[in-house]
Amino acid sequence: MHTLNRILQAGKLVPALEQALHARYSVHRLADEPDPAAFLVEHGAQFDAVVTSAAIGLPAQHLAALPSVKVISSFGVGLDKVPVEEAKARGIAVGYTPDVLNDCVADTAFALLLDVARRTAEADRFVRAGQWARLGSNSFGLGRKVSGARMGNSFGLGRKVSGARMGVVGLGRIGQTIARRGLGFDMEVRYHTRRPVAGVPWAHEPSLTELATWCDFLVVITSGVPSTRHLINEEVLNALGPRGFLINVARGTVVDEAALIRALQDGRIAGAGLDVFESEPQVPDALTGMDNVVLLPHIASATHETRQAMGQRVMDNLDAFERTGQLISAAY
Ligand code: NAP
Ligand code: 8YV
Repeated sequence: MHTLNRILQAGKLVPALEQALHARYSVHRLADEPDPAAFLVEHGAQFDAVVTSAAIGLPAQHLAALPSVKVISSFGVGLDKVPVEEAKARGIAVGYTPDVLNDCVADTAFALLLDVARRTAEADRFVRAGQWARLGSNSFGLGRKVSGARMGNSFGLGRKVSGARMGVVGLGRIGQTIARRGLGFDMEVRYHTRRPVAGVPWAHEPSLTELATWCDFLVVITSGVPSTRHLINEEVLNALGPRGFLINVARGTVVDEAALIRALQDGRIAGAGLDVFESEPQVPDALTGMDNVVLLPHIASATHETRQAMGQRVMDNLDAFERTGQLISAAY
C-alpha cells in the first residue's frame, strides 16, 4: 500500500477530474498561491503526489522542492513539460494517458486535412460575409478559378482528398490511428520514423524529405522532444511543394514556424492545418491573415468522451499506484 495523503494540483484541470480528485483525496491547488515557488519551499515536503496535465506540466525546480513525492499523474500523452528524467532519477512514478485519445486526435488531423483541402472554414466565412448571396443566381457558386485563387466574388475549387497520398511523420499510437483513417479515404499512405514499425501495412520512408516530395498531405504526429525540434524545416517544406499541405497535430516545436510562414507567403506550399503552435496560445498574425491556413486552439483531444476517459486514467493511475505501487500507464 502506498497511501497518498496529500496531493499537489499543479494547475487548472477539467472540472470532472478536479471534482473526482478533490472528492477522493486531500488536494492543494498550487495555482491558488500568489507565489507558487515560495509556497513550495515552505510546504513542499507535505505532498506525496502531483497531478498535472500535458498543457501545464511541472517545472523541474518545482519537483526539486517536493522531496516526498512518489508519483506524478499527468492528464495527456505529451510529456514535453513533465520532468520525466528528474522523476526517474528519484524513482518517482510518472503516469500519463496514452491510447484513450488516439481516435480524437486522429479525427482532428482529418478535420484539418479535409478543411484546408476542401476549404470548408474559408467557404463558411464566404457565406457568412454574404459573398455567395451577392454572386447572384447565375453563378451557382461555381468558381471562375485558377489553381485555388479566388477571383471576384466566386468561391472556387478545392483539392480532392479521396485517393490522395498521405505521409505520416511519426507512426506511434496516434500516427497509426491517422494512417488507418487514410484507408477509409482510399489514400496511399507512407510514413517516416527513425525506426521502421514492424507489422504495419504502410511503407516506411527513411528520408523525411523524400516522404514530403512524394505526398500531397504531410501529417505531423511525433512527440515534442528535443530531437524533433524543427524537424519540419525549410528543406522539408520545399520538398512538400506548391501542391502539398502540412498538417500539425503534434507540438508547435516540431515545425519551424518562421519557415512555414515564409513557405506559405511565397506559395511554396499549398496550405496548412495547425492545432499547435510554437508559442501557443500566441498565433502569429501572418498566419491568422491567410485563407489557406486552418487554425485550431490545441483541441485535438477535446471531446467530452475523450477528456472524460483521460480524467479517468489520471484517477486510475493514482488508484493503481496506491494499491500496487504500479501505474496503468507509466511513462517509463
Ligand atoms: P508515440 O506512440 O510515442 O509515438 C511517437 C512517434 O514519434 C513514434 O512513432 C516515434 O518513432 C516518432 N518519433 C519520435 N522522434 C522522432 C524523430 N526524431 N523523427 C521521426 N519520428 C520520430 O506517441 P503518441 O501517443 O502517438 O503521441 C504523439 C504526440 O502527439 C505526443 O507526444 C504529443 O506531443 C502529441 N499530441 C498532441 C495532441 C494535441 O492535442 N494536438 C494530443 C495528443 C498528443 P521513432 O521513435 O521510431 O522515431
Ligand atoms: C492535452 C495533448 O489534452 O495529450 C496531449 O499531449 O496535447 C492534449 O491531449 C492538452 O494539452 C491538455 O493537457
